[in-house]
Amino acid sequence: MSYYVTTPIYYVNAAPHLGHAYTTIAVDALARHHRQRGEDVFFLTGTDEHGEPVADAAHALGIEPQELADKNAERFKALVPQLGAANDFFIRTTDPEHMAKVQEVLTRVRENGYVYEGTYEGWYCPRCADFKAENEVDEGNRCPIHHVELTREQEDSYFFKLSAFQEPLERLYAEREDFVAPRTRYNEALSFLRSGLRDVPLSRHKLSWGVPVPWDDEHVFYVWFDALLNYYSALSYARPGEDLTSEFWPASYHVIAKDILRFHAIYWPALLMAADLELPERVFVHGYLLMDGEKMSKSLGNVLDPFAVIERFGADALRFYLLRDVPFGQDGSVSTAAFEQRYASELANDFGNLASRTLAMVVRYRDGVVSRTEVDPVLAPDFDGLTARVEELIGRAELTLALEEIWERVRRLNRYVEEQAPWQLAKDDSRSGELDRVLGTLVEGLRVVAVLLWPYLPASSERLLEALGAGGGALDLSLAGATLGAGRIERVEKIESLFPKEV
Ligand code: ME8
Repeated sequence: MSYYVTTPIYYVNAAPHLGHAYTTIAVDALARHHRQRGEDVFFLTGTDEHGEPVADAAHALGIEPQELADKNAERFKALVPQLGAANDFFIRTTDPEHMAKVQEVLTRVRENGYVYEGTYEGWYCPRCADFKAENEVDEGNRCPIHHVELTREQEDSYFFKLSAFQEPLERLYAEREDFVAPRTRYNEALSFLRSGLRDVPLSRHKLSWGVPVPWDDEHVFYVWFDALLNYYSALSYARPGEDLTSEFWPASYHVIAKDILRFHAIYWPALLMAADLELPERVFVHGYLLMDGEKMSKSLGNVLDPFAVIERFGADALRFYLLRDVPFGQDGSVSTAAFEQRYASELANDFGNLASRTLAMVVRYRDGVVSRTEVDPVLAPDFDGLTARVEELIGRAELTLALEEIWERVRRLNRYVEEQAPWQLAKDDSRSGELDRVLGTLVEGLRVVAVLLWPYLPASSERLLEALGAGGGALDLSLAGATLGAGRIERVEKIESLFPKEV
């Protein structure tokens, strides 16, 4: 089984912000979960370096686009491990291998009869790098997303015959209702489709910062066609000397936010059909992180710095907060207050405390040794079917719902501690067997939740699993072993607070 999952490639016109971190974290959680299933996973992220957004930003700084791209690509690249994310490749659209692939594929699209020469006239947003239809223009001829004034363009272009894919795309949407999720986004894409597709520019004449059109050196490809093809080109050169295309294409999941829905849900499948390539399995569209009710973006300037959050609270805390507090697939406000609340009540209290107090009790009462006992049957119904349910949810990219399922068990284990009061049992020698069973059950419950939480809290889960497997190294992370009672923990050791209250 192979699983190929991607983030959008981010524009290098400015530094990364929390919105970018969000998608990368979510995709990392999906990738980790599928690794736990034993699948062959490929996780791609990277940077989108051509086009007007980057050229304009560079010129405003008085530097060349390549210089700006080099500088900011490094920052996006550095962000990935800082988020606790483990990608398999980082693509830059200025990679010569990518550029050659773009030329190859788009030449095939032309040979297949889907490219013609014409003149584009209409509105254009240099921030979106997007052509706007009349009904998408805000008052004062402004961009509805960036609020900047749109430019009126008249330009010779090569056009992509998007309109030729009206029927094939309608068929796709009829046959594959899960092609785009959540449902609201599927409906939005479908209604765009039903409003009738118009041909779109495939090249820019005015711009020189891009992939040259091989059959006309006065043009470069329109940045969106160059960018979308990253998902395909990356596989051909990600591993030197190997071509991973046959192993991983088509992609299992493209994860994006709703700002770039039309490109992924309409242009992208049309382009792939035009190039005789297979379509991705699914596109998942998450919502916007909102601060003060507006989408956070570089151009609006109200940016929350993920580096600062991570430095103080750690990457796991940021990952948890974003995937827990903002229902994945919907918009959600983020704030320092809400973050601190989740951190204190759920990470420090519910989970961190459960872990440190359980381990401390096993060390205090049993010298760290866990007796072989049956798991307390009182907990069995609460854990029955849990792993299958989590697999089903994350299989549909329902990261927030899956996390809630797991968290209910964290809470259940906390209630179990209170109900059983092991500190009372420890005072009474005649109840020693009971104490063994309670401690063994808690340790086993902790193991199961730690394995299930690994996609969300990789560093903390690993630390906990190491403490649970004291002496023998970290415990197995696979989902196959994530059932209550399947573990064979013999010894544990104490653990420093996973999420200290004072940071
Ligand atoms: O659009 N909330 O790049 P980009 C949630 N290069 N997610 C957010 C966000 C927010 N406030 N802000 C950004 C581009 N994102 C193109 C993509 S793909 C072939 C080319 C995330 O730098 C989200 O994933 O503007 C969104 O789709 C992406 O960053 C846009 O990044």
